[in-house]
Amino acid sequence: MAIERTLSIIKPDGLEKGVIGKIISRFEEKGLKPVAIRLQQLSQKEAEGFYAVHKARPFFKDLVQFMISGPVVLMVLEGENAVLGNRDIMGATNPAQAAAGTIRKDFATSIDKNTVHGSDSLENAKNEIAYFFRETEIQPYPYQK
Ligand code: IDP
Ligand code: MG
Repeated sequence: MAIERTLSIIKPDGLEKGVIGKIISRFEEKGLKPVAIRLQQLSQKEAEGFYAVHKARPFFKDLVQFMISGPVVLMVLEGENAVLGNRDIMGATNPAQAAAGTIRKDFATSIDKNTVHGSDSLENAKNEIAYFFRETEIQPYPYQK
């Protein structure tokens, strides 16, 4: 396996519930290190651009409205197998179907308010990271395994 980077977002419901620290702990416990972190209120344009791939889906408008309903935490996670590893830690899109011990099982309330975003492929991770972060904002740790 290789060291990868992936984009993680703690969505507005995660901030409303006050579980930023608990969520970041889960990544750290599994060897995914946050190498960039920023709290941000997304504009409608930013949210629409980020989720452009879902533009034609019936839930697109609600998804964008939810993502701009409050600030989010944008993070780059770095570690072995980070892209799929993060997806495992997150759990299924619908929290009702998420496995025990996953973030979505433990913190999310519905498929709309599912607490976290994570890139779903290495290629998408590269594009999503570049959408929110300049390379100079990313700080790799000197003690990455
Ligand atoms: P993912 O976040 O697990 O990668 P995607 O299929 O990429 O799931 O969908 C992006 C986001 O859109 C989901 O996290 C969820 O918030 C929302 N979403 C996906 N499917 C539905 C749906 O059927 N109803 C409402 N919202 C949905
Ligand atoms: Mg997705």
